[in-house]
Amino acid sequence: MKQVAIITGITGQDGSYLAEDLLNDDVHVFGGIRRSASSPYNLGRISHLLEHPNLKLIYFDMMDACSIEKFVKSVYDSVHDVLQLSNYIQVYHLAAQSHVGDSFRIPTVTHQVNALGVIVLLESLRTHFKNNFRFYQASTSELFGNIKTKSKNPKTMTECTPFNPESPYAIAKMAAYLTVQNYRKAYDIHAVNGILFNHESPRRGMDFVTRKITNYVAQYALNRVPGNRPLQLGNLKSKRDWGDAREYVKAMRKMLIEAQGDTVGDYIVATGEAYSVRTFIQLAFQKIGVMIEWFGSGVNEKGRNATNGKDILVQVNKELFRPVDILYLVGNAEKIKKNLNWQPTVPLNHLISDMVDNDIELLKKGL
Ligand code: NAP
Ligand code: G4F
Repeated sequence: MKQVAIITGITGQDGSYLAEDLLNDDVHVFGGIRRSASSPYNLGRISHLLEHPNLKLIYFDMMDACSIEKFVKSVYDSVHDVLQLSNYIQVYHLAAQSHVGDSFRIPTVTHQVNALGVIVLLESLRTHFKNNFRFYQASTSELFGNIKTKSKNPKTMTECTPFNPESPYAIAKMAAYLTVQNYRKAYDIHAVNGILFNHESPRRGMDFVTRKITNYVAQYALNRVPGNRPLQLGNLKSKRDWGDAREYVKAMRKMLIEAQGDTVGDYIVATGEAYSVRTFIQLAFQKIGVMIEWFGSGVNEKGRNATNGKDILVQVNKELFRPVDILYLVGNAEKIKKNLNWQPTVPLNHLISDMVDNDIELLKKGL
């Protein structure tokens, strides 16, 4: 056993791609999985990895401090004899209540999992591994919130831009961000925050706006929209910097493995380009040859198929607006490009095309 990694949140979008990459590179992976109320485990995204000899799944829950401690101890018991050779284990802490909108509905769960859980995890790691571990924290562009500027063309966000968290999700992630910085300074641990801007993929959760759109577009392309109902969406105006999750998990590894000395620190990972939800919708429908024509305004706005002039495809639903929404997020990834030689390559229209194709294939297979 040469390299060892822990991934919390291995069943999620990022965790599944990261596990694939690490296993391909002969790293032994311990993945934390949790039981959910409706089904035993959410293993769909990693079903193709379950038989891998270097993957071990361990049951835990970020809501339960005892289970976090047992999880870390069981990894320690399995690997402590090889630690002398590899010096440290890699810990990718990705588990989180990751839905910003939902965080307004379940604020205390969000804080428990995304903020307090990180402290418990770090303390358990220190207890067993001393400082023989490196820690990646899945931080987020949501920390920036709505930046205060009078400019009509707000600048891209850098590692020096002040934070202004504006949701229970962002507030919890802010606490975790500061905790990680504190452990780096206080205990000399290689603990870093990846400040990742939105990243998407065919494995994105269905309740995030991009996948919700591409899944609807796929249903429309196959003439399978239930009840021919329009796609219900909230705020169409907000702009996001959307990258490809498969590239972003490679940046996480660089922060843990390649960073050393002065380059150990917190990094923005982003494309540097922002598009509105409305533009995303248009690009996704363009992929299947449909142009969208908008009419109405505010909560009465709708999008219609301009080609046949009749199908109403998108409808704004005020229930889907957030109490506070972040209107503009775009990141400057110069620091990671310069220090760790990481840069994004996938243009948004390729990513969208990939997601729509994948959703069409899944529907054809009846999945
Ligand atoms: P995701 O698909 O929602 O995955 C979240 C993971 O966390 C899942 O494996 C989930 O398990 C697990 N989890 C949730 N609650 C848990 C709990 N109480 N105990 C144990 N595990 C729990 O999220 P993602 O898009 O891969 O994002 C990964 C991380 O990056 C998250 O921390 C997110 O906040 C952060 N982030 C994401 C983005 C983005 O654009 N994707 C950008 C910046 C930061 P189940 O499968 O059982 O639900
Ligand atoms: O897809 P979203 O839910 O992503 P959001 O809120 O930007 O959060 C994602 O990215 C963060 C990084 O910036 C991560 F930290 C976080 O874990 C997550 O991965 O919403 C994007 C935008 C928002 O402005 C939202 O109000 O789309 C708008 N939107 C409009 N209608 C919608 C909908 N969002 C969702 N989820 N569902 C809608 O129907």
